[in-house]
Amino acid sequence: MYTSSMPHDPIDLRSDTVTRPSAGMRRAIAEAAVGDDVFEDDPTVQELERLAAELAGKEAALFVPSGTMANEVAMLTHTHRTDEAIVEIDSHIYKYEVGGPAALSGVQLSPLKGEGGILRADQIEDAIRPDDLHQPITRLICIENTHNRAGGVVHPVAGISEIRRLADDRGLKVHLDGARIFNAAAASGRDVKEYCAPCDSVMFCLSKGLGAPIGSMLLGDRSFIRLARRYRKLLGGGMRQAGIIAAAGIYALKHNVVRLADDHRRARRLAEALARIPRLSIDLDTVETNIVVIDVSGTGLSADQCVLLLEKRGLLVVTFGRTRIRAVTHLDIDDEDVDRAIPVFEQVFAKV
Ligand code: TLP
Repeated sequence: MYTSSMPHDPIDLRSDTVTRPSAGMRRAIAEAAVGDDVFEDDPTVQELERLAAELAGKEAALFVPSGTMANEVAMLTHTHRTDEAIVEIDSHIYKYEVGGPAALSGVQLSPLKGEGGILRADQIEDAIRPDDLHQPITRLICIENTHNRAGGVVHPVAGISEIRRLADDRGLKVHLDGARIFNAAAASGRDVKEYCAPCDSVMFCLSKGLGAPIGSMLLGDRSFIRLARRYRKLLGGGMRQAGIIAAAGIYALKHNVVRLADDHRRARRLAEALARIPRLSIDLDTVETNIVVIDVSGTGLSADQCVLLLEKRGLLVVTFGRTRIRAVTHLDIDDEDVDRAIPVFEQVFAKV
């Protein structure tokens, strides 16, 4: 955690969640019309839900405090206790949601290893349970796009469409953890709607590359969202004058989507420079969006040690396993920050 004892003005590449609201966003927050959203009469939340549904090409949307809550609400809404959901083994739902599907939905996860995070329809098919009273019922397939731990790679539309066909054949639902789905769209030049169309439900985050302080959207058809609203309430996510934060979300969707390409360009430049440092190893093929995963096993140091060495020089990254660290570009990182970051890596890793 960044607190003190560090140079002023650190270069913060820990996550795209660290952005602070811009002056324009803060103005939108200050001027937001509000109501009580549990009574469904906050006009700004309603405007955000309409806008998100329109952008994703879904019937309805629900404003939720976090991506984690949106995924867990989706799980609660799609499944019953004793069901099983198929996930990728490095996915956020499996790795970083505190075991939520087991604790909240009573659902067992079936984790499959994707190729670079990408699940194929045929491997999913192999994991679908037979109709046997001893076994859980496979109900849901979850995909993550972009895939965070795989380095922000894009799951191509064609592969998702194959998963959709399989789900239709076998009567399954598909949920998309699209925390960074706008990054996928920016990288491929496709419309976000194309990634969302094959999925029954979608969540995306406003608080990552889009630069809002709080909030995620859950999307689906009207009946899905009606039930999801109840589960959001169950989890304590019914918010009152939430227009205050929804205004930031609207601002983010209107102003901060097009610029994601800048984050991708900067991540690429950083990755190419770091790949030239002899003791670091980077799979440049995975650097499609704003995430750079750096393998530090060649340094002889643990990921924790590398993070500390960089931190001492005012550069913040996170560990991504024992031998990997992650750097993420975002709204508050400009070309100059990348110019400053590269020599810090060079100096730190030239010495070890
Ligand atoms: N990811 C965070 C950490 O939790 C790892 C980050 O810094 O990348 N899905 C995906 C793919 C995510 O990367 C995240 C957050 C979430 C869901 C959860 O979103 P929040 O943090 O809003 O609960």
